[in-house]
Amino acid sequence: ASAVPPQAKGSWMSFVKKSLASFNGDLSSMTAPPFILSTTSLTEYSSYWAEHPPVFVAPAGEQDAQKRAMLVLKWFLTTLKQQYSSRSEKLGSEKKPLNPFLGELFLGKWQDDAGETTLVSEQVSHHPPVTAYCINNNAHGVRLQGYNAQKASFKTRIDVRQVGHALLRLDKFDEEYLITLPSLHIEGLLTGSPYVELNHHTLIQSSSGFTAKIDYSGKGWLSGKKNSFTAAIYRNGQEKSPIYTVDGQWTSDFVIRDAKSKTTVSSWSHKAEKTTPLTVAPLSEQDDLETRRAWGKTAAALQKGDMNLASQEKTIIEERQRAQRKREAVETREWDRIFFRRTENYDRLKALAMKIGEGVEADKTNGVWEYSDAKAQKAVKPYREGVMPVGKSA
Ligand code: 0T9
Repeated sequence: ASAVPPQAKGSWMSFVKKSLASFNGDLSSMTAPPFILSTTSLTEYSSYWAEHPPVFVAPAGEQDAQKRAMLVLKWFLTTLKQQYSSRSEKLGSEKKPLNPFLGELFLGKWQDDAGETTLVSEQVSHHPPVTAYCINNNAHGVRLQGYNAQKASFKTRIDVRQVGHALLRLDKFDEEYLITLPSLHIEGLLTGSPYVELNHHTLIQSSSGFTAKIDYSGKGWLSGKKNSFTAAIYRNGQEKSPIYTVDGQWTSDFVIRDAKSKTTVSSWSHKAEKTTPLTVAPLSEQDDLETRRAWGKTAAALQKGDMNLASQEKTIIEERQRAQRKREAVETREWDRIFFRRTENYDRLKALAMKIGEGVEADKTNGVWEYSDAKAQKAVKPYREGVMPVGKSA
């Protein structure tokens, strides 16, 4: 089914052609037709990492390092459906997100069997656009932090490479997992119902020496089913002797097996599992930097289909940003990020990346971004006690 209203078929094709001809690598600057615009900002996408908190914290309860690596892979695989297909499923097609402004925040928490899991997402760069996040469960000592940008090309289709990474930390075992982000492309552009397909693979490298590799195969060449993948866990450098193997579809079910005996060690079915809804403060209690409050009027106008009003509201936000940038230029300072800071201290990260032949492309993300507990401590008053994690590090 096409997301394009019948009367907009012609304008959709001219949009596709125009975007193709004039594409400058920046997806956010593309002017898309109204029906493809989302009322959700990219800062909200960080929540996709933990919509099943009990699965997110499960590795912290496992004593065996090899099984922990398996549970980390399992959690990662469960996030893919939210990350890459939830807009299509809920809204009928992929939608163009609101382009976050510098300093934009999305704060919330999940409350369930895993206890309290908190989310902080912050737009830490505007040129290029970079979103950083920290998801924390103090009771289980589990923290995920990361940041990401996108580099896009538009030839016959939209191809998106993600720059950045995610880093999962298990306090109890002083263990870290570096997660690379898959590149993707947009299918269905010509028919007017864009959706995401993942390319190539994702790697997860643990400090304990395990590597997980997930191969995405689209319409699986074996099963013929869409969103198929296979995955394996092996000791770093020993891809030929896997310990676990996984196969299935990241939008529905998968099975994790012991590679030797082929017995099932774990499995997942999205149909059988509910996500835990994220709780966000009521608009009246939110700060002006929080995404739903900041974009509230724009979103309402988009919802009503009042494009003039939507663009007026957007202009107000952009003007405010320009004025703020001017003030900073006069005072020769940079916008002070609320929860994150640039770090030069990322040897551990680099070491993990090197094990899987990856680098840390600091120049493409306006720096390497790190969650700062000290900054969060200071933000506690204005940003509501208890919403953001405050730990021991600086
Ligand atoms: C980080 C994720 C990312 C963000 C989105 C490419 C994309 C913006 C970035 C990479 C999340 O953890 C995972 C999922 C989906 C990615 C989005 C899919 C998409 O199409 C958008 C871009 C900006 C567009 O909206 C292009 C317009 C398109 C809908 C057709 C015209």
